[in-house]
Amino acid sequence: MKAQINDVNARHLQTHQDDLNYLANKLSKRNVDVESIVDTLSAFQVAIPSWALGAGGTRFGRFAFGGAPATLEQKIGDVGILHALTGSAGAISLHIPWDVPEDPSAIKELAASKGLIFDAVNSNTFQDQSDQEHSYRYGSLCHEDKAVRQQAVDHNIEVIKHGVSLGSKSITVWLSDGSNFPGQLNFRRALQNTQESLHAIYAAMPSDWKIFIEYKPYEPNFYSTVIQDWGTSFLLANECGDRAFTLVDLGHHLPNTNIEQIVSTLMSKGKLGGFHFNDSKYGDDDLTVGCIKPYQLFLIFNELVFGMANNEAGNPDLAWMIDASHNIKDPLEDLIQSLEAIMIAYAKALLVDQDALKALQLGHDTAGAQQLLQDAFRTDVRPLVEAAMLKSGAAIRPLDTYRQLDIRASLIEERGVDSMATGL
Ligand SMILES: [Mn+2]
Repeated sequence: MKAQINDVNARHLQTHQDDLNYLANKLSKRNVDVESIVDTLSAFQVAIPSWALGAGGTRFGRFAFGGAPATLEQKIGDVGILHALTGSAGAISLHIPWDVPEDPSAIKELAASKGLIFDAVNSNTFQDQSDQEHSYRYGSLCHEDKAVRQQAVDHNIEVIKHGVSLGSKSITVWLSDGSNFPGQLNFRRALQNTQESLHAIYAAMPSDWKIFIEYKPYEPNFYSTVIQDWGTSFLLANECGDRAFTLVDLGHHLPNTNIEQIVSTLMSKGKLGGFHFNDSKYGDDDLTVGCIKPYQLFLIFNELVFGMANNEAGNPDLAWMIDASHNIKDPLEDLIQSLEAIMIAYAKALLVDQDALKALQLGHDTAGAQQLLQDAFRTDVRPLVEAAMLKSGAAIRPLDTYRQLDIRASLIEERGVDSMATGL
């Protein structure tokens, strides 16, 4: 595949070099270190979740696109393709029980052969599995019945064991626990039970593991969610201990929430552990990253870059993951577009002169500060992203290359039109 990618790259190389020279020349006049930005981008890796490689369904249906990966091995194959094309998808995030590794050492070896590692593992107590004793209909970690809570805790401990066998170092917990109607649930008991359950999971983790606690204001419950916002997640993480962190999923906010400010607050306390990328128009739409609100994504990255450079609180390296759903587009094309959007937003944030911004803030130059941010946002940084991908041995134009190589057609030929991936 590398040789094929190089062939397509050769066609784009001259245009790329011209574009990069033009941009580098402009940026060097602003004292921007272009080479260091390309290095930073090239090293940046985002995990692909094992459930994002098939056609996403809604409660109204699902439309197959052919050649979907039916096994964990095939899913690793798909992430390998993404990584070869973009150089930035070097990790997989597994969802248990959708993707249980039967032979962990073989799976680990297969992933390593494609340059992939296993990032955070994800538990699932939002669905009932056919072999489980108690139902999660009325909650899991928050449930009134201790036996149900214990079953959910045990499942999370099982997920950690699978993660250990693959070299993962963290678990992400997202709960759908909540209520649909006022009066259904006692808020205080639900929170207390959740705290105790999370503590039991925390206590079962190996000492070099981290737990990420995700929040979401609504859906699938529409009246209350036990971990509804970053504040509740932060409180629970603090009560668990030093290796518990909040995870921000872009789609898990009410409309117009200032997510960049949440990022700043959490990083200032060293409590931002993970980040799920997607985009939305109305709710948890799980659309392609950057397709609706690219300026918001840039402002978030601006805070991430600032937070990583000013890390007095010792915030850990973040676990980055794309958490999107692909109802219409070929998932691999959609993921390529998301990866590019993430790199573009990151590159733009790296252009921001933080010292100059601080001086403008201290001088109360509001227009100047806005101008400085917008200058970075309005810069076409695509040649920098291309250079980073080229540096990683990947494609200058990943989407175009994916199409040129007719990859979907070969996947359909290999796996058939009707193959189905596990997941939502
Ligand atoms: Mn998520």
